[in-house]
Amino acid sequence: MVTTNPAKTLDWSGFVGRVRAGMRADLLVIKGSTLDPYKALIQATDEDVLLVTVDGDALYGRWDWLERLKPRDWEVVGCPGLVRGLDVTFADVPLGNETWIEIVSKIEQAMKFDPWIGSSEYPDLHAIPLTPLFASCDPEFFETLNTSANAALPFNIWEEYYAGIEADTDGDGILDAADSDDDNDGLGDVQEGQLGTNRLSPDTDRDHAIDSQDFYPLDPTKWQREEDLVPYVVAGGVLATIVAGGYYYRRRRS
Ligand SMILES: [Ca+2]
Ligand SMILES: [Ca+2]
Ligand SMILES: [Ca+2]
Ligand SMILES: [Ca+2]
Repeated sequence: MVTTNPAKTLDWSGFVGRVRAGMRADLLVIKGSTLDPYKALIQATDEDVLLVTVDGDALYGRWDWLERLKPRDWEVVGCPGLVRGLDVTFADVPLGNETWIEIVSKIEQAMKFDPWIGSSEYPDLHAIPLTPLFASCDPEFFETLNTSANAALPFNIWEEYYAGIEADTDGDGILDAADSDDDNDGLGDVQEGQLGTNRLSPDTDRDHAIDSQDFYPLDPTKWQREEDLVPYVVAGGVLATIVAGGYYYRRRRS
């Protein structure tokens, strides 16, 4: 509804603007009432965005939804009170295997002030920190909005929309205060405390295996046990032997 008219304006109605078979499926799923989708969209904060698909490909949203749509082909992003899944990898483009964490690391390196130039020579120059991905974890964003003469807003956006938000880290509708598994990874908060894993991240060691399925949740180099891999190979060998034996038996009888 919100996008139908803009699609008509741009003469893109044949591709986007409606949820219909044959369209590009560029979808945004946000929390809110269906009675007033315009208001829900305009007032949506980071916490309200539950899913983003581009041409039918789920690229961002609740991590448990991404895991169901594209197992292990996503990574954790978030900030205090918020965790989501993100997929920026795309095998068909150059450097398409770079993950979000690798991209951020490179940008941070590039934005560091080169100490070789010498800070004494340019005392007013400072490294520029990278702006957080989420506005709700970016105090400077709100500071700029509230103090900038150009913005000149008649109200305080932080106070109006963000200040009262209670954390629901995994976005499942159960506030952290009442949720026994804050990140929805199948390990309870108490259990995660005992294991040493992060109760606010479904993939503590960032190896793309969620904590409850990772036999080594604190070791990013592995997630499966050796003994779990071996039976699969043996079973395959046994199966191949049975198939080959059956084939030989039938050949002998015919
Ligand atoms: Ca929750
Ligand atoms: Ca958990
Ligand atoms: Ca966890
Ligand atoms: Ca691991």
